Amino acid sequence: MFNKLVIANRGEIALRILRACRELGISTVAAYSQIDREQQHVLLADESVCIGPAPAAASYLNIPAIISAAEVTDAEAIHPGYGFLAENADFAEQVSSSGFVFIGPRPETLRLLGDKLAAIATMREHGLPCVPGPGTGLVLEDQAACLQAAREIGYPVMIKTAMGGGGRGMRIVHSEATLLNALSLTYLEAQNSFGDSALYLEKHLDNPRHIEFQILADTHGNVIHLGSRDCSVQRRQQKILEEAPAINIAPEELQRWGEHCVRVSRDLKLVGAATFEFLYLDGQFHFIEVNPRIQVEHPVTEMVTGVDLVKEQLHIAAGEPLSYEQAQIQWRGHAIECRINAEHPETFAPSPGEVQRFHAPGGPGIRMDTYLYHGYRIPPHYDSLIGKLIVHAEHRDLALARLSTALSEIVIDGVATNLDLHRRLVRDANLIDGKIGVAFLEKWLRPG
Ligand code: MV4
Repeated sequence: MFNKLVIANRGEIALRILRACRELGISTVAAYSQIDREQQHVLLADESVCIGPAPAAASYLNIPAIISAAEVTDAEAIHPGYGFLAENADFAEQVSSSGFVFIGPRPETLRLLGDKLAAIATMREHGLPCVPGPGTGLVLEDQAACLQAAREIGYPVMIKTAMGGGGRGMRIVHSEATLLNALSLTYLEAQNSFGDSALYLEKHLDNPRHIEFQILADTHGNVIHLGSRDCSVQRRQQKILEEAPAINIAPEELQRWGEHCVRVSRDLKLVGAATFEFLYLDGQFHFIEVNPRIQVEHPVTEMVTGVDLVKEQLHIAAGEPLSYEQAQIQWRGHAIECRINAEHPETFAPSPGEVQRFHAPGGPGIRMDTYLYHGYRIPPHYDSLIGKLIVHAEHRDLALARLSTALSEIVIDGVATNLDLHRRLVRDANLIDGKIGVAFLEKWLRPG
């Protein structure tokens, strides 16, 4: 195992990585931005290195500064967490060519999966069903071919950007009259926001569920899955509530899809933690993308399997075999995670500021992953996620009851949060019955 590791991230995931390192006896280096020196993981880390000013482009995305932090502290590995550089193939490559271990997949894997169109083509070859569509890029100059492709799919169609991912730059088109205009707009947006304008078309699925499978793969060819999560409750591509396992789908079926993802991962020689995302509608699974990183919602899987996913990432990166074989993975009960954001409850605008009072909930089956403490100042430069409340219980009903109790205990004063939204959500009859899809939250918010 490594002696020393650089944490190249911030917030709750940085603290989560620090805790995993402590358990494994790994010394930690917090690579932090100027505004983040008071963060809990920076205060707790064995060493810390300031990597630049608050704006992420100057610090958490600053590749030379992060690699220098590893050099000056004589660390052996760099954990990118999620977001920032976690899926950046160039970063992964530079980390290894500088003599450090990147906690994540091989750069080739990041390159392949970063191109959603290439990923879909690969998954099709490996027998995963995708959303109906040609699965090839569009040539915008050939307007007749674009119109023909959409006609063959049948409206409504969805325009997606190959390099966007995570829903960035998507557009629904309801009829032929607006297709070409929508294509031009999406093309320009993609060119401006990620410098790549490759587009493709899919059938638009009406309010599917978002179901994903957690995979772990080591460098010895061992690959296991840790079951499903349902992340349908979201707004504007921001997940709000996630649970494991996915409900109202036969466990044997979930098991089969998990095994399918394992086979594909083995074929692709995937290494590390990865999530296979699917849209689920009318009993059908449609592959959409693979996220080759630890995800925000990983704790719900940890709660139902008892596996520490971040520790497994570290074992894998150190060249050690996974701690578990597939047959040793057992699922117990149900887990739900609420993402707690510092944001205005009506406008959803970020609400930075000083935390005046903070009380965490407790009791059996309650876990709170947060870096908040009394007096901490939430800076305005980063996303608004300030913590995650995770509950685990024998059954979903009990998990919801525990969630409700825990939510009633939490106090966060000084900044606006979405806690009241969560308190109302857990009482919603449709959510309780699992009658949810990716459009659920936006619809739910509109009347209220
Ligand atoms: C879709 C879709 C409906 N039809 N594709 C959004 C995130 C990106 N990973 C894929 N996304 C979607 N793709 C087709 N053909 C609906 C969504 C979608 C969504 C997916 C997962 C989780 C939340 C979502 C919220 C809105 C739309």
